[in-house]
Amino acid sequence: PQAKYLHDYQPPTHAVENLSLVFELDPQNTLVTARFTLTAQDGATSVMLDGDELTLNSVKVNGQNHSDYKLHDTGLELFGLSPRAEIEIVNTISPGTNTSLEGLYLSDGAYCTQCEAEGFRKITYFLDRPDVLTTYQVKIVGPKEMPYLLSNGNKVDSGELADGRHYVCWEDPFKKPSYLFALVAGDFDVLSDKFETRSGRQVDLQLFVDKGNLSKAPHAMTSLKKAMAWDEARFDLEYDLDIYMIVAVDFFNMGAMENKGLNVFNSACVLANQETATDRDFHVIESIVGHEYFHNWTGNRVTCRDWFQLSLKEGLTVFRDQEFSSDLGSRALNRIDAVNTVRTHQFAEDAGPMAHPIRPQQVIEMNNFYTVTVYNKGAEVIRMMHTILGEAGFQKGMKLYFERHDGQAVTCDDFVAAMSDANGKDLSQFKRWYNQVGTPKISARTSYDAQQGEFTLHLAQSHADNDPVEAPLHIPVAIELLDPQGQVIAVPESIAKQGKVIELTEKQQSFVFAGLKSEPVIVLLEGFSAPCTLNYDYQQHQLLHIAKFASSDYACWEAIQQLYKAEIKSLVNSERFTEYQLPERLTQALGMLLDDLSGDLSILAEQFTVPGFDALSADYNPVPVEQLDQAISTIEYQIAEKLKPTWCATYAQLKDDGSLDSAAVAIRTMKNKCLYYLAQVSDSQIQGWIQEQSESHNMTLKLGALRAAVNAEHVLTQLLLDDFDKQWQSDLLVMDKWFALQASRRDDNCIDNILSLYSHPCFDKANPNRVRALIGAFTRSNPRHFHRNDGQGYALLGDLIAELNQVNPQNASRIITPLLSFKRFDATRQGLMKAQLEKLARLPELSDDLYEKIDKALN
Ligand code: BAL
Ligand code: ZN
Repeated sequence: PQAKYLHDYQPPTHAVENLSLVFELDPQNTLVTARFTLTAQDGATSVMLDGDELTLNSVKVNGQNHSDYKLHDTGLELFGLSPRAEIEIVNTISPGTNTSLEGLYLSDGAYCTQCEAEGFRKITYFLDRPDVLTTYQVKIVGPKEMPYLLSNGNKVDSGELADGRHYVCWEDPFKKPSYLFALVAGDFDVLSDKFETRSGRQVDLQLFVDKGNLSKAPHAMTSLKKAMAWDEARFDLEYDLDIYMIVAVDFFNMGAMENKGLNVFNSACVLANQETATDRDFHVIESIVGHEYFHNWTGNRVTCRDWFQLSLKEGLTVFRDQEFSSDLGSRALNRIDAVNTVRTHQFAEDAGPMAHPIRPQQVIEMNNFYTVTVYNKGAEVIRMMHTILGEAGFQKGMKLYFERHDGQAVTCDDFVAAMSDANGKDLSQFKRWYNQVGTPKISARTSYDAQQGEFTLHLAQSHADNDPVEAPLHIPVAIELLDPQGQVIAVPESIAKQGKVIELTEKQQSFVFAGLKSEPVIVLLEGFSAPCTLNYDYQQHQLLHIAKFASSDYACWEAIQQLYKAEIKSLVNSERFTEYQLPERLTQALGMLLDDLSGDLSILAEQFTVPGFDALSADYNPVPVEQLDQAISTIEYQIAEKLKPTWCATYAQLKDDGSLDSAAVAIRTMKNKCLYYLAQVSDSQIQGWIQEQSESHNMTLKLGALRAAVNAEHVLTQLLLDDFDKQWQSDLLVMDKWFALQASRRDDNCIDNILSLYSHPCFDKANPNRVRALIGAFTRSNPRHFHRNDGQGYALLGDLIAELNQVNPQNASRIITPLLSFKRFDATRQGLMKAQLEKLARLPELSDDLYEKIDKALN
């Protein structure tokens, strides 16, 4: 396979006008007729149209049969074209056998499409690239058993055909690239609603779900209306069509897809009621529905010039969905969530063989670059601009961006230029973030001159070893100074913007805070103001001071995380697991926190969440697998044991009203946290609580009880899991929670158990949700067994990837990630992981997706 390079970008040879598509649906033989006008941009007389797994039936140019063409593996090359040529191409495809879930495929009997990034070429021959924009007219002919025949834009015609089939025609007035095309055909239940935009446009909202699932659709609909209103209020952006449709399908590689006017969603990201979905699911659905809606402007109205610019739309839209969630809910909680994702997953990607800048420079398979780096670090880069420019400045930049680029396909440089020009702020140094690879480090040192009353902060930045960017980055470092009484000390504007944000632009810089009566405690990188690691020699008493007095919940949480981290580190070093006792000062501080239930209980629960294996392993090379796993368990056990009476008292007093209000959600979160710890120090009363809560009709509580039992290897575990299995086999999305629980079991039988679950009636390797639930959960949440030093965990994953290589290359490539970082483990594990990669490398028809990752890892 050949890599493509950003520096090789060439504009398209032709512009396309007026694409008309006719689909005559059939599972094995769908006939696609495409008509469009090609206009040569540079006198070209030939064109290379992308095509993949298509059967060509006929080609006409300017109304005449055309035989001057060549079929390649990757497409159709037409020769002898006039400067302006009317093209008609007829081809056939087989949606029923398309298991890649890319292009047009059947999902449980309904036709649907996924075209981003390069799936349109699996539908017809076309210039399948994001900088070729045109209008679409689509006619869908299908059987009457499929009453809904949907595509982008507005419905303009429909009717019956003599052969018993029917048809619907759609027109999308907005020019779009092929990746935003969508078609859906099937029979659904429909939830309908309306939204009136600020300027008075009446928009029909329609949510299509599998028959029988209507009661699980209202939350997604409410989320959509909230998103539409929020984008008007915060970003001054209104919806632009008369209809907005969302279809939920069961077989989908991603979470959802922002096709113009017709979003296609993974049903897991739509369907929810409190009996089947957790509070977390409700939150995720709201955020994803928002994300796809926000793409209508950031992605669809202004799109990417080429796929290297993916972060232009994804980083920005993740930033927007994070802000949506923060404005509607708790800013601190959403920040904690986002930071955990970056630290746990993005930092790991940065440290592994697939490390890439948020704007990659080279790509073999684009599907491999829908990554935490492009999305989440991309969002952090947007957030840093927001921090530097402030909300008003950022919105000025957005306004200019749309004024300049509405209807265009542009680059990340165009975005930064709009931000810079709208604010008169030079962001040329800031742009280095777009080429930078790996996680930058900030080292901080402080000194205090008691006589002068001066506190000096020395900051230094350094790059990861694999980073080609040598010059310093422009880094906003947010700070807070606390005096010994815990009061916030004002910082002059000359040092930090809004008394808070230092702009670090040199490799080393020092900042002097004068006029202090005593040495302050400094909060650094407050709110994770930049996606960097921080190296500062915090003492335990300083972290406890921050935890108690910092003005933001985020900073308190972060200080406690650092306290846990320090304990775990010393325990890993000493390996004195059996005699370990949580230090008295930390126990006291945690006890005081737990005694006070007057604040936000969701945040309190986060304070009692010990960092996980994946987040912590970044600090080690090689990763001390057993020690780290045992250290985390030991600390958790100590927190459970030392505070048992308080956990019991707290659990007993927490009652939620069963609603989805944030207060009720917070109570359930905290109840689950209590039970998580209590299950580790169970007695008959606690056993009763676990049993009782597991019978709840609220999925958050039910699952909380099961998780607590599974984690603690509680005697009730098997019984509870069996009951759950019996109760929920008819709901596969609920069974995914059960598969994930099974995957996280710690007992020695874990791997055999997972293998036997492959033949569970609800399991299906062709469904990405099932694979993610069982295998994704296993590799992410079960280091004890995934990293077993007999290699059985690695073999389990390797064997499944080999099976999925041909069935669904995207899914196979997604789950391989944990094997790629083999270099971070000891020699035995390295050998075992590498053996799996080498086995996969020898597969006779290795997909490009897997090839790219394995090649990078091994070479
Ligand atoms: N564009 C792919 C799905 C998403 O990020 O919304
Ligand atoms: Zn997106």
